[in-house]
Amino acid sequence: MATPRPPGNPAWAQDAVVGPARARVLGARAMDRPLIAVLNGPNMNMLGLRQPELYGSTTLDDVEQLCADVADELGLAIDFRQTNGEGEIVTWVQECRGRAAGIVINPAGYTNTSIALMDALLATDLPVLEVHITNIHRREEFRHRSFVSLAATGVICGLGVAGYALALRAMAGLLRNGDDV
Ligand code: DHK
Repeated sequence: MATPRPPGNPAWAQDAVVGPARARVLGARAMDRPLIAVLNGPNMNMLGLRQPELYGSTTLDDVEQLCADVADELGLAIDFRQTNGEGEIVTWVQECRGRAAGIVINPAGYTNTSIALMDALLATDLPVLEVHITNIHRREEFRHRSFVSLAATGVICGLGVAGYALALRAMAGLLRNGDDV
């Protein structure tokens, strides 16, 4: 049975050891790899417990492990985080400047409400890939409009947690080739 993951508030990258995958990903070899921030918004710590008929039974720790494995394969490092706070995710996005090479973000409920998050993403000047586990366009109308999409290079939704892995692969392509993934 999945247990909810406590919302995280780690310090950036090497300072922190949070989540099962971080120690390995941020090991010695990771230091010279491009760092991708993988940020998750509110209630994503409940993955595996919340509405499994929609979001599945995979936990956020499982998603972190998936991202760590794919990042390793791609020669990327990740800093994987989740928060229930709007200000905190805005601050994390601001802190990506000069630290991260790109951002993969599942903004969850802030997708449709947070102009502050959109503004922060626009200010980073980094490639941003927006991920949703579910197809937000097949759900309630209020989920269709994403402020984050206005700041995103690309959007992946409706493909389950595999969307995170796909986003990391696309990010590797963007970093390698510019616009062409
Ligand atoms: C997750 C949430 O928490 C919702 O607020 C979004 C998104 C959809 C997801 O599919 O990952 O509407």
